[in-house]
Amino acid sequence: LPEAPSARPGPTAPILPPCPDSPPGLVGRLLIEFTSPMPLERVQRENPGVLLGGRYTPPDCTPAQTVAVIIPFRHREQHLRYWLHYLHPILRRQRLRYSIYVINQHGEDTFNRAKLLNVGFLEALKEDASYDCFIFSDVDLVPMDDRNLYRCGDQPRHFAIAMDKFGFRLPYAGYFGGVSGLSKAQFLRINGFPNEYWGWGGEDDDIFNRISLTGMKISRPDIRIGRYRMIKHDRDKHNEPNPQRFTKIQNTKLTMKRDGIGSVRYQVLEVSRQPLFTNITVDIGRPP
Ligand code: UDH
Repeated sequence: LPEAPSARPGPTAPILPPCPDSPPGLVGRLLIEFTSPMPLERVQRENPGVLLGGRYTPPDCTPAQTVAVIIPFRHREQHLRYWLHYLHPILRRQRLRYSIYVINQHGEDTFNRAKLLNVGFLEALKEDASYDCFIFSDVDLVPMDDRNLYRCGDQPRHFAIAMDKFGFRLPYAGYFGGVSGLSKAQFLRINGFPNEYWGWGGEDDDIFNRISLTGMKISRPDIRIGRYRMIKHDRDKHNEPNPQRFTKIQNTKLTMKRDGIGSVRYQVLEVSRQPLFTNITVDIGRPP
């Protein structure tokens, strides 16, 4: 008796092999520069396989993880174009199933990077409960080597370990800034990120403390692979260095229980699915 057609996979539901641990199409060291202007239309043309909202799934294999890339954002349109131009092809070559979320802080009150990242975690999961890996990336950091795989592992991962502005070295042993990645379970274990660091600095050290205090260790790529170019920029308005940061990072052990993903308050003003990313504009309030 012939099998019922619905019982076997048709052309729309192929059974794909798992994606390889080491993706075969990587190129290694990349030439990254930010001199010629980067029109968004060009970036769209270069990335026809990316679906609305900045989603991508490899056509030829089944990835082990589903990755949400979260970018804290305000008034950096130029940087975002370069970021999308370089990162989409890299993430594709890495055979990731991923989406890009730009978390755009509404208004002109003091910037709050870590709170925006908390919002990104929750809003991504609201859209798709299957995310199990979260990569948090500044908009001005582009990896110089596609072997720096944007995946999560059994420990929190720090990716941006050798930035050009720090002479391609880790600035200090506990540095966890720029680009990092945590699985959903790791993120929840540290109660997410702090919401109370307004202005520049300290929030990344607080996150490092949370990770250490919960008994986890930072994993990092090889120093020759974790290289980054930062797009040069002046200090933003309304993101002045936070003078409270030095005392705050002394108190993570006390504050992390009450301040984190369990206590974040905000209001989403708009979700807009763009061709290469999902923009979420959010009111996160202002410092007390
Ligand atoms: N960000 C924005 N808009 C802002 C502030 C910050 O989008 O107004 C985001 C963006 O993703 C950025 C990240 O937050 O990459 C980190 O902020 P930052 O770039 O200001 O931090 P960084 O340490 O620079 O890279 C500090 C100021 C450098 C002044 C250098 C003068 N030569």
